[in-house]
Amino acid sequence: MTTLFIADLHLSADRPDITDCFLRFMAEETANIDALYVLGDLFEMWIGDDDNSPFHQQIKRAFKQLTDSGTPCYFIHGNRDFLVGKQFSRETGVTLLDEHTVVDLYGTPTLILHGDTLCTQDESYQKYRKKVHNRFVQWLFLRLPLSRRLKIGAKMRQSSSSTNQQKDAMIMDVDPNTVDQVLIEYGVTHMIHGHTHRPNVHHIEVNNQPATRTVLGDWYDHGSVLVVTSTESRLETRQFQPQ
Ligand code: OKV
Ligand code: MN
Repeated sequence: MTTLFIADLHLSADRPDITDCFLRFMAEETANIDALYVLGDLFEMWIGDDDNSPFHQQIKRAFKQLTDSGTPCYFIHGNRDFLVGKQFSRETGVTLLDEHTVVDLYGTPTLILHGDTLCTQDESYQKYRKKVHNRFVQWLFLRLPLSRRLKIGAKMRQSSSSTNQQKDAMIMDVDPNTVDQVLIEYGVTHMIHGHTHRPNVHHIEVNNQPATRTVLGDWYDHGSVLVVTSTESRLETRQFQPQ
């Protein structure tokens, strides 16, 4: 009885070390689990489900094998791969969930999310997010030829990396008031998210009740997996193989 959570792998063809660690994780650790949840930023970039490179095919095959074997797999969009869509879902058997979803983890209702919606102090990011999440804007973007979308994506990533270097570490973390509000809104005392790349289990108090906020780690220099069983919850790491 085990459920696994991962997030922020930021998979790309340029990082075979991460890809290898992920494919090894999928092959060796998912055989007898109840479910796998991917809480966003599985991919470093996603400009449409029609970008069917050999790299993407390899990743999709790993999910298809898992779901074909009868293991449910769920995905919540991250700020990088929010365009993962119905075609990806059909091709992989992965179920796309709403950005904020309450799941029952062995009797404990738990809110799962990517985590970018909690970073409300980063006003410029939230403004940008609202634009690129607009359905009409997305429809227009997806009508562009793949070659143009690749170029626009590269430009946007280039300008964002210089903006983020200037941002304060504080505003890039979650806003504690937003965390409380969201837990109250969903009527739960546990949440699991990624995005901030600050793996930890925070014990907090909301409405005089003990609550937890579990943050998954990124996969930049090692893997990060949350293992949840009926009796415990553990944040673990996975080493990359020497390349
Ligand atoms: C993902 C981020 C690039 C952050 C563009 C409409 C618009 C979608 C898009 C293009 C970029 C995702 C899809 C990428 C995340 C960046 C830069 C910063 C902070 C439009 C809908 F605007 F052109 F109309 N995009 N790509 N960033 O390259 O994967 O999260 S991306
Ligand atoms: Mn993120």
